[in-house]
Amino acid sequence: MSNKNTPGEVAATNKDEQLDRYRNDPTGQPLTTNTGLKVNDTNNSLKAGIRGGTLLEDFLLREKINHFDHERIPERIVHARGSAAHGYFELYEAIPQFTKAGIFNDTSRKTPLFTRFSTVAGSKGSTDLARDVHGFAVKFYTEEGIWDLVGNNMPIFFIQDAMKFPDLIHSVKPEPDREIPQAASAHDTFYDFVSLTPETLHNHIWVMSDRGIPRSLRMMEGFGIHTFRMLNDEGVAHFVRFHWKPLLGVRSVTWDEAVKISGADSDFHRRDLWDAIDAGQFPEWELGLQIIPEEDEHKFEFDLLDATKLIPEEMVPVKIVGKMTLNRNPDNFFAETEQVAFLPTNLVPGLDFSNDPLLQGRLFSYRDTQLSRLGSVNFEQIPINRPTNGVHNNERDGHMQMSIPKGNTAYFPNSLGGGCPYLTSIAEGGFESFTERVDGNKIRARSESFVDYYSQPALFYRSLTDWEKAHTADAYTFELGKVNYPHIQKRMLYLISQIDEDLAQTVADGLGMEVPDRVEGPVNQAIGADADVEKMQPPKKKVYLDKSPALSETYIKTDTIATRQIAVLAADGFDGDDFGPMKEALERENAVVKIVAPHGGTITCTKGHEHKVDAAIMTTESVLFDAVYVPGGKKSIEALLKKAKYKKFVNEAFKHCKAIATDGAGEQLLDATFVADHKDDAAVFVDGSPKDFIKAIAQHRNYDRMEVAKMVPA
Ligand code: HDD
Repeated sequence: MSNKNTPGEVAATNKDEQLDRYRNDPTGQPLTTNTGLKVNDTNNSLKAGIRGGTLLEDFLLREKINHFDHERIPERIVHARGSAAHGYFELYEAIPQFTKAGIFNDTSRKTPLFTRFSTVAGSKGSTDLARDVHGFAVKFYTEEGIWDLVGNNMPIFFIQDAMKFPDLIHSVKPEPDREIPQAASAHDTFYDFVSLTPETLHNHIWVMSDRGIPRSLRMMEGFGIHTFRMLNDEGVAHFVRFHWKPLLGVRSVTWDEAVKISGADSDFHRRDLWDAIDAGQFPEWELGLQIIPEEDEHKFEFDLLDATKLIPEEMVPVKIVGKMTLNRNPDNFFAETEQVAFLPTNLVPGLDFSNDPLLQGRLFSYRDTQLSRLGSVNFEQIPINRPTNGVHNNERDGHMQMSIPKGNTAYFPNSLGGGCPYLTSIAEGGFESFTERVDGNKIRARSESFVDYYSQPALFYRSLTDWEKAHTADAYTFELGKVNYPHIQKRMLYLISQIDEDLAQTVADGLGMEVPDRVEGPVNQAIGADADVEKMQPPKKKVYLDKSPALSETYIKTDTIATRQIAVLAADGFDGDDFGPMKEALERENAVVKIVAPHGGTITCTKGHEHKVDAAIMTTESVLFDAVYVPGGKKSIEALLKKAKYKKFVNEAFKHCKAIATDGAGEQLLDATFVADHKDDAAVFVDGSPKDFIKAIAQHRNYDRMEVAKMVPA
C-alpha cells in the first residue's frame, strides 16, 4: 500500500497498529496534570489555613473538577445503548463481476473492522433485554477508505420515507410529559402512531416475534436493509442487499426471561459479548449478498426501493461471500464504543446507493447528528473513526483540529501547492457515482408501488414455527395490554386481522375485546393531507410465496454449545464422580460451567477436592443460564433442599424450556419441583449421558414442552 502521507497522518496498514499510537498506558507512570506536571497530592485542595476556605489559586483542583464537569457528551438520539468489538473481514471468493470494491476482490486481505450492536429506544444505561430492534453497525477500515454498513437485526424497517423518522422515534421514546416508559414500546403513543401508520406493521411483527429479544448479540442476524448498488470495473451496476448470518445460529430468550434478566443483570448482552471474546470464543458471521440485475428492478410484487419489504431468500438466494470475526474487546468504552461514528455515506468505490427514500434521508442525518454528539467537524480524526489510509484535503481548522496541515494552499485547483492534494481518476480508484437516468416530476408524494402493508407481515407470520407464532401472539397481547385507549387497541386489532385472523383473535381474547371488521377513519395517515386517501388504502394481503423458511429462527442449523452457560447446583459433599466427567464433557464443547452454591468461597466434593464457587445462590438467577445440572451427593442435596431458591431455579429453567440433567441424589431436587411429574420430558435427563444433555443444550430450548411449561408457578 502506498504511503504518501504527511507525518501525523501516516497510513496504517493495520487498524490496531494505528490505534496503538493513541493508547495511553498508565502502568508504571507518575500521575501528572494535562500539562505534564507531576503531582504530589491529588486528595487535598489548597486551603487558606488547615480548616480554611479553598483558594482560587488551586489550579490542580480546578483542572480535575473542570474536566470531570465536562466528561459527558450527548448520547445517541437513537441506538444509545450499545456494545462493540474489533475484528476483521475475510473474503471467500472474489466477485469482480459485481463490484470493483477492493474488499470484495482480494481474498488475501484481512480487512479490520469495528462492530457496534445496540437497542434503539432506550437510553445509554437502559437494560439490554428490552424488546426492540437491535442495531448492527459495521465499520470496515478498507484500503480504499472507510465503508460503514449501518444495519439492524431485522431485514426491514418501520417506515418508507426518512421524513417519518422523527415521528416514529418520538412515538416510541418515553412520553414527553412524564418521561415514561424507558426502553419500552408498550405504551400509548407508540401504538397510536403504529395503528395510524400501517407501513410499520412488517417491522412491528418482527419486533413482536422472538427476534426482538435475542439470547445474545452473537446470535442475531444482521441486515443492511436497503437496496444498495454494486458497480463493477465497467460501470455496470447490480442491486444488492446485505445479510450477516451468525455461525451460532439465531437464538432468543422468552419474554418472561427477558423481564427477569433485566432485573438480574441488565448488562446481560454486553457482558456476554465481552466474556465470549475474552475467552477466545470469537463470534463469527458470514456475509451474504442478494444480487439483482438492474434490468430486474420491476420484476417483483413489491418495490426494491421500499425498505419495509424484504426479498425472500427463496426468490433471490443469499450468496455467501465472506466472514466477519470479532476477536478483540475495546480498550476503552468511551474512546471507542461511544465515540465511534457510523455514517451510511461512508462508501468505497464499487458501492453506491439506491433511491430508497429512507436511505436517502439517512445520508443527511448521520453526519448531522455526529456534530451535536461529538461536537466538531473534526470527529473523523478521533482514533476509532480514522481511516487506515491517509486523509488529505482542503477542509481546514475547526474545533479540535488534530493535524498540522502544511503548505499555503487550502484550495483547489492550485499551482502553488503543486496541484496537491490531487484528484484521482475513476480508472485509478477515484470514487464513481452510478450514472442513472432520471425522468419525472419533482413531487412530494409516496409511490403507489409502496402501498402494500399486509402481504409481508403475513408471509413472516405464516413462516414461523408454532412456538414462534405463540410467542408473537403473547407479545402483541402484552404490548397492547399496556395501551390505555380502547380506540387504539381496536385499530391495532383491525390491522393485525389483516395480517392473520387467528392471530388477531388470539390477541383479542387476551385483551378481552372483539376484533373489529372495520376501523373508524383512514388508518393510513402517513401519506399527506392532499393524498387520495381512499386510493392509498392498503389492499388486502397478497400471497406470492406461501412460506419463507428462512424467516424462522430455526433456519440456521447449528449444533454447538460453545459459550453456553451451565449452572451446576451443588453444595459441600456433592458427588465428584458425577461432576468430573460432566464438567469435562461440557468444557470439551467449550460450554461455560459455573458452580452455584449456597455460599461464596469454595465447596468440597466427595473426593475431597475443593472447588471454587462461581456464584452464591443469592447473587444469581436461573434466567442467566442456558441449562442446569445437579450432581448427586446426599449431603449436597440436603443442603440445596433447605434453600427454596434452588427449587425456584429448577422450576424456572423448566418453565423456560431449558435442558436439565441430574445424577444420583440430584433427582431429589427435581422431585421437590414442578419437574417431578415431567421427568419423561425430552430435555430432562435423570442419570442420562452427558452426550444427550449436550445435544439438548445445542437445541437451545425444548419448545415441545411449551404448554406444560405455562403451568409452572414461577
Ligand atoms: Fe439510524 C443511528 C440503523 C434509519 C438516523 N441507526 C443508528 C445506528 C444504527 C442505525 C445501527 C447506531 C449506529 C451506532 O452504533 O453508532 N437507522 C438504522 C437502520 C435504518 C435507520 C438500519 C433503516 C434502515 N436512522 C434511520 C433514519 C434516520 C436515522 C431514517 C434519520 C432520518 N440513526 C439516525 C441517527 C443516528 C442513528 C439519528 C443516531 C446516532 C447516530 O446516528 O450516529 O442519525
